[in-house]
Amino acid sequence: MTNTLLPVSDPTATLRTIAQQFAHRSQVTGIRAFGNGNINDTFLVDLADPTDSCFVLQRINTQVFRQPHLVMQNMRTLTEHVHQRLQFAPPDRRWESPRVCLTQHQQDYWQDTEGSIWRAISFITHSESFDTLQDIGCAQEVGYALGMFHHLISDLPPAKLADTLVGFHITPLYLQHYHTMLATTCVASSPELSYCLQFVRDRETWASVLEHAKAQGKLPLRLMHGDPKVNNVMFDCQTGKAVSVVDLDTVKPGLVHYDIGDCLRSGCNPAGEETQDWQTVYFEPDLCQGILQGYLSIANRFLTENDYAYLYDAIRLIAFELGLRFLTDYLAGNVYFKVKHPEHNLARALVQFKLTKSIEAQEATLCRLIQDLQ
Ligand code: GN1
Ligand code: MG
Repeated sequence: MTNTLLPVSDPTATLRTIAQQFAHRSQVTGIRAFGNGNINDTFLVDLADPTDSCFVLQRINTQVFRQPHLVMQNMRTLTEHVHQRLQFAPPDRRWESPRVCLTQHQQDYWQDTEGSIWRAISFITHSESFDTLQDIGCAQEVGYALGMFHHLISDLPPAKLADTLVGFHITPLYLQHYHTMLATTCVASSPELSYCLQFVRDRETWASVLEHAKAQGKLPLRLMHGDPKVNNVMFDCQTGKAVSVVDLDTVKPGLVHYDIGDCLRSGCNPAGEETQDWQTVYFEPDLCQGILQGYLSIANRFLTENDYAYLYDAIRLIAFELGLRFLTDYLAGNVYFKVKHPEHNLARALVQFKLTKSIEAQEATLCRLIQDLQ
């Protein structure tokens, strides 16, 4: 089955009924598709009462998140922890964490008659997000946001959160799955596909770099966001400052390096990950410097020398890994990421591989930049 947005017979009425479960006494006045997530179906819900802020309603993709109750449990543990910290030690600037909205029966998700799982999260008021970064100032803000996020969860023991997505960001496991798909697939050959296959072949031995470091005890298991791409950072509409990191589905034990890599691979690609023009994709070092400056202004409190030593590999690896994940899904028949057309995942893989190549071509510059920031 291809992963596309599921149609509902009467979207407005059905969604309104679902949204009302989380709206309590407030009247739902509007629902619209929201954002461009690749996994869950997401809507923004407006309420009649202006004192109630709108909320984000999502149908959790249970093909990906097989234990949605654990995802919600993690989200509650994390947001409650962060709210407490913000209450007792408020930062000197606006910073917020989303809240899990409960149903009328105090549940953190709701199952409809078709078995779909829905949940609601508060929307950060007067905020907006961007798919690409406009300038270095925004890049610094994105870095600051990730640093703040890591800082606020740094005293929550990783064991308090469940592993809701086993294998997530474990590159050698993605490689294994890729080989299984490659052996069984029947997609048509094309110059683009051949390019991708060779691209992966040339990097297979290096792809375990972070997992090796983890196994050797060089990189500690910490809590991570899992998906801190730039459009998951919310900016205050007025001040232009970052005020929150959202999309907390993948928060779980892992390496902060996965987050740093993911943030940089999305933030330093001015063309954006959905560009049709993959040949023009490149990794922008000035944006990288901005993000790292912002991030390290906070994270330098907890990063070790080894952490710094693997930053370059993290940047290169997560771009490569996402390309590999898109490519594998293309071979598998588009079962994981939502697609708009059959070649969509192949096109996305080409973008990430071109980005990886640009990162590799700038290795010396990036390593120097990291060293100068240490
Ligand atoms: C998916 O659905 P979304 O856009 O929040 C994916 C991330 C990828 C991202 C690429 C659970 O996130 O890992 O980096 O697409 N999430 C999951 O855009 O696989
Ligand atoms: Mg996500």
